[in-house]
Amino acid sequence: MIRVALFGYSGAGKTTLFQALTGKKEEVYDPFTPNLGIARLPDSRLSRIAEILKSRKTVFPEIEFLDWKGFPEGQGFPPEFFKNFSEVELLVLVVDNFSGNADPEEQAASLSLELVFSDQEKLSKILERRQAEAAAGKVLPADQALLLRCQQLLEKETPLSSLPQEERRLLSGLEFISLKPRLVFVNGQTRPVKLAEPFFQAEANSLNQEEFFLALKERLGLIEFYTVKGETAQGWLVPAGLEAKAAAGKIHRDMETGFIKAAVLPYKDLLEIGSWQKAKNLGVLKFLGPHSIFSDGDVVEIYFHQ
Ligand SMILES: Nc1nc2c(ncn2[C@@H]2O[C@H](COP(=O)(O)OP(=O)(O)OP(=O)(O)O)[C@@H](O)[C@H]2O)c(=O)[nH]1
Ligand SMILES: [Mg+2]
Repeated sequence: MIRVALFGYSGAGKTTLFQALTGKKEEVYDPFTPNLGIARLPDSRLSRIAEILKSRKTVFPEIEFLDWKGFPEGQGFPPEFFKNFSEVELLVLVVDNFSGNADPEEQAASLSLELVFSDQEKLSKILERRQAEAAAGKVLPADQALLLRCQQLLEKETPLSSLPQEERRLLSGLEFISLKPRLVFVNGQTRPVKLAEPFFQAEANSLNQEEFFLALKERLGLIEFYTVKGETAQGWLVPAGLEAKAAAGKIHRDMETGFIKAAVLPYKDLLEIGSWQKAKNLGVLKFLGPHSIFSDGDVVEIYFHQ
């Protein structure tokens, strides 16, 4: 399951957002142990599909959210806090724009800096270790030049997420946290906000969850496709550009190993036609091979050897 961390200073509204998304009411007061909660993602497209096809059961995709007690803005986060982020796919930087006592742009900038400083520390340890190894006659790994470039970026207070994709991929084993995709959640409407990075503005306590989910999906580079099998209509999140065969593997391993082809219809066409069988009879289904790619909103039937 996709994991998303909420990161922000104390009082910015992380727990309020967490509770709105997951429905989980209890709070955790230890800044080093996350409170985990699963959000079922509302999706009106899927609800419509289930309604038209009279599915008894609708299964929405889920994302796991992690919430921690934050540190006060003036104090900042201790280095060991950032271990918290090692296994998450996306950081949501929550900033206060509801209380009137905070500058949300300044908060976003200083949260970003906290990530940069943490990576700087991590990188200088790696470089020191390598220097010692080089002095002992060891040949340095091939990514040394890239690490030196990272050092320059971080010195300019630039997150490593600004690197081109290929270089980000090369760095992915080193767990730099400024490398992770992120979305700023501007909590509230007190002032108009302008940020250089992607942000989503809403009140945490009266959130349109579907809109927020769309923003998350975009930041994570995911698409959603649908299956309607027997009584169940279900939505599946997969990375955009994933091959059909691998996408089928998210449903079931057998579908990947035995993959033959996929029948595909955009959900809008299915809603218009009203039934999968009718669409089949009309000859409007598109058949895709293992290396083709699903589009966001495709309704899919997988043919596979059992
Ligand atoms: N009016 C309004 N109040 C909010 C909003 N979001 C949070 N609050 C209030 O602000 C206070 C702090 O919110 P929390 O969600 O607990 O903040 P937090 O980021 O979890 O804070 P820590 O756990 O201390 O790190 C609570 O009293 C919330 O009810 C909002 O969008 N609008
Ligand atoms: Mg909290």
